[in-house]
Amino acid sequence: MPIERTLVIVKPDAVRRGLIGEIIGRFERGQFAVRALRMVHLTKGEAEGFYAVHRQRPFFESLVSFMVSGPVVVMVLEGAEAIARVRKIMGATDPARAEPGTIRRDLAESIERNAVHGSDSPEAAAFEISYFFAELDAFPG
Ligand code: FUP
Repeated sequence: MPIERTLVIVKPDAVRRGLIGEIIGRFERGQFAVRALRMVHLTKGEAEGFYAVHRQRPFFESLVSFMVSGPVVVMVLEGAEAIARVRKIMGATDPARAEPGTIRRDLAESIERNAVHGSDSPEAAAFEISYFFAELDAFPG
């Protein structure tokens, strides 16, 4: 199984509710290594740039407002098949449709306030990691 890196964000709803440790713990128990991590309060421009692929979608403005409503925690996770496995641990976008035991089913409030982000493809992971972490290879494995 290929070792991959993916970008995860603990979103403002989860930070506000004191769920940073709970969420990181679920990934660590899922055999992921945290390779880089920091807290950041995104500007509107930064949130728009991050979600640029969604800019034509009806929920875009609301999503951006939510993402700048408080600090987030951004991190790079590394592990076997990280992109797909992180998304399995997160659960479906809409918490009501997510499998029991997933982060979104257990902890998220709504399809917008859904607690966590994970890259959805190798291309997205490369873009998203470089969006927040300039020199990832400086972090030893
Ligand atoms: P996901 O990959 O599961 O995070 O979901 P998407 O890439 O489809 O959507 C990105 C974010 O847009 C979601 F996390 C929340 C938001 N969104 C909405 O607010 N409403 C929707 O109907 C769909 C997505």
